[in-house]
Amino acid sequence: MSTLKALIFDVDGTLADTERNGHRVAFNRAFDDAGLGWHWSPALYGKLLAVTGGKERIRFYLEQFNLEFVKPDDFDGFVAGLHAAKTRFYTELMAQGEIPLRPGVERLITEARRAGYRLAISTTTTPENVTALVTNTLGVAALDWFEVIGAGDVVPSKKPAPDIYDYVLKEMKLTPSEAIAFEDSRNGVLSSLAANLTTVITVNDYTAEDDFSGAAIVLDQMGEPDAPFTLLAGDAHGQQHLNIALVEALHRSGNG
Ligand code: XBP
Ligand code: MG
Repeated sequence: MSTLKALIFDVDGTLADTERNGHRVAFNRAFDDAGLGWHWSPALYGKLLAVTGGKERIRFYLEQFNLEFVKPDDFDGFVAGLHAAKTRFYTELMAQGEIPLRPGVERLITEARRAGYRLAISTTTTPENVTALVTNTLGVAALDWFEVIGAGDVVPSKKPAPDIYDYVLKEMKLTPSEAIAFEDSRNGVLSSLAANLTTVITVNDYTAEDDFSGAAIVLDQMGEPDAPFTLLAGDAHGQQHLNIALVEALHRSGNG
């Protein structure tokens, strides 16, 4: 059995509930700014989350939900420009500090650092968005807590492909059995499991009905000592909030 050495965190939906009031709002601002007259409602956005990556999501929207739109000649450039504007609006929103970390995230990260675990991030979102979220919630120094920030287009295939987890593990010179992943969605768990990582799930409103087969545990949130999680699937090993003892127990069970 390998010793646990690192915790690898997904970002959107796992560290913070960024999709509905962050990414979605930023996409809509970019659409308004470009005078497109498109609007992604919370319900439509839930359907669009089937596809990871903002540029990929815009294309998916046009293919499935807005077939009347006449694509400009330089369609790739059009999507890239729209997405760059969306990233600017998103990082501005993060700077306003309106999206907090989810319950238990900062505590678990602090416990993990104290216990000497290595930390990393594995996400499909754009690197600037990770920087904005981390600096506006944990502070600018926290960027150095994460040894590797695997994000966006650094790999050719986004989640559910395993590529971003494979990339992070390779950068850290770790085998999958030496790390554990934290995810919130079906596409996320497909990616982490395909990279052979034991995976902890905390669901959110957009992912509560997802299929999390193969995850080590499914929780409604990480929770705090005075605000326990609800166990949705798996074995909580007698714990009521996601602490390092539970993370270690889940890793042992997953790698026994
Ligand atoms: C979530 C995503 C991202 C964001 C949008 O990724 O799918 O595409 O919704 O970000 P994860 P970009 O949960 O893996 O962090 O527009 O920058 O792609
Ligand atoms: Mg996610």
